[in-house]
Amino acid sequence: MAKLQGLLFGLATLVLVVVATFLFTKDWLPPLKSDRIAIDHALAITLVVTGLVFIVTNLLLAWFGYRYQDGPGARAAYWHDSPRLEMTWTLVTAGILAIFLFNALNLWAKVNSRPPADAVLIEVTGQQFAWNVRYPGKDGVLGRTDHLQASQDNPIGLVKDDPAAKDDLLLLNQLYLPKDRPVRVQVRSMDVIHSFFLPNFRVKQDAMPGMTIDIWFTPKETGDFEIACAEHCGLGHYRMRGQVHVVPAADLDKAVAEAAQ
Ligand SMILES: [Cu+2]
Repeated sequence: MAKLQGLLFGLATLVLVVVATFLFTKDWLPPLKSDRIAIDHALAITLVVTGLVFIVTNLLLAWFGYRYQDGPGARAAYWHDSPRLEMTWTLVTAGILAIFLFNALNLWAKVNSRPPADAVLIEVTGQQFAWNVRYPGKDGVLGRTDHLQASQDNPIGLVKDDPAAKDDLLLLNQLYLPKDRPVRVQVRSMDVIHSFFLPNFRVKQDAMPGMTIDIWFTPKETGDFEIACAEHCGLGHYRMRGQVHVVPAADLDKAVAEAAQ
């Protein structure tokens, strides 16, 4: 009976791993629509390496359970630490993690690099429970805002006397992006911490009250996608959703102007 247990454990591990790998990797990430493919690569490599370690560890556990089980005449062996073995697995693990770390730092530096000068400027301001999207209009300059002037009709506190604010275009929960052009999004918050999350674009940036955080990326395909809030920001967090519409770059101004009416 005990031999059977070891075998069953090994078998269960294999079946679980195969089923879980299939379910987990089938559509574990929504289709990529931006230039941030390096993030997908980093996730895939991490999954493969940690997955292999997981499988090998479980199979070894099953094997030991099977091979060294209790039975007539079986005697337990007692032995103490093995410095060489412990040193080996510690250093090998540390080495692998260090490679991951340097890759991740490199990737992070790229993701957070300065936006290109020709990037399309957009401001996104989180608010309980909506995303306020603002385009600078013809002058290319976002008008000033003042949180003390914020109201029901003026959710981000746009300073209406500022000449640069006159042609600013405001949208609610609708974000229009140009295909194949870098976009620079200034992420802000009016109240609590939100997180500006575009799953298809591998973009996730916390929106911090009192800060303006610059992010940039390049949309690669036209279509409609989701904006979510990835920070539990209050009772209405679940309905803090919006849509991204990626349009041909030449149509962007027209699409924004139409949506703003
Ligand atoms: Cu939120």
